[in-house]
Amino acid sequence: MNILKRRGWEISESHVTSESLFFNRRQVVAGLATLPLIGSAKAAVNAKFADAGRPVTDELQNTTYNNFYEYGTSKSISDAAQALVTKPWSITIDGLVDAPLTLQFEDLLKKMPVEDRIYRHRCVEAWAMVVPWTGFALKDLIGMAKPKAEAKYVRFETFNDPKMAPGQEPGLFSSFPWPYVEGLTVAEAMNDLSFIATGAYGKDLPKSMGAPLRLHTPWKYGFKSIKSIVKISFVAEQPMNFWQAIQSSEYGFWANVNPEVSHPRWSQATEEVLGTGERVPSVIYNGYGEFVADLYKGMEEEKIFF
Ligand SMILES: Nc1nc2c(c(=O)[nH]1)N[C@H]1C(S)=C(S)[C@@H](COP(=O)(O)O)O[C@H]1N2
Ligand SMILES: [Mo]
Repeated sequence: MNILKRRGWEISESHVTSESLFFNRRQVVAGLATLPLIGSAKAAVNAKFADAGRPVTDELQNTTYNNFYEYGTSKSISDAAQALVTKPWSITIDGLVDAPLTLQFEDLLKKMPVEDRIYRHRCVEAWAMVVPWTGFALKDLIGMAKPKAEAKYVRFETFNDPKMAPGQEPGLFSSFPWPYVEGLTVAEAMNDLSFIATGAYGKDLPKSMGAPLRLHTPWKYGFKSIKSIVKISFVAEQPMNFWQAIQSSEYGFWANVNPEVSHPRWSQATEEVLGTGERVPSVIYNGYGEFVADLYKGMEEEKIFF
């Protein structure tokens, strides 16, 4: 008998994700003339990230259960997020780079090799989803920007516009340090896993999920995965992120998933897999250690898990 070694984040073999659910519509259309539908659909998915070991989360659940403080502090912000205006949308790349630029989202998309990936997403609140993304590797954008050797960190910034995000209105959550900011080391940003999502479920990214483009670093807690990005800056110093600025005793720069390191107010040992009714053990680096553990060699004494 064949004994399969089950990774900690797998629920059961019978739940292996069906690729037909999340192919990239544009690629399918492009491939219609020469390939059967399934063939072109498979070609669009990066084979390394085609199976998250769990079923893809129901689309409606994913687009209506969100964390997006610009639109409120509850999980039900998807209606409010419709106020987000994504056209036109420009992105600035600046700081310690040889090729600073500002360009329209559509023009950036044309320059990037777009693919599909299925990623597990783990919020520090101990809930998890599986998301079928479309987008591009962050390292491809970095290659275009040509960072200088002095650039050690990448700083990301969300829009700041109280007219389209009531949460940013002065007075409402006035203690919040808008805009939302996040950061990675350049080495982390260059890692294969670091992904800029521009679509989900074969469609443009829903507003509630951070349209028109957001980061996803699936080995880190979800707050690192900044939404609705307008600026990407290459900097020498470690950026202060939004949650760290609000409560540095609870949220740090690294935020790598580790079930053995509790958040000061709650455990990270298990997670609720939304839509399944199941609670499962969490896994270090959210199960992506094979890709990222090397980034942290020699840093064991540092606070890399919060
Ligand atoms: N700009 C911005 N980005 C953000 C947040 C936010 O409030 N504002 N919340 C973060 C948190 S805590 C999580 S868990 C994820 C949630 O992504 P989802 O709504 O697509 O599941 O977005 C992250 N990115
Ligand atoms: Mo989160």
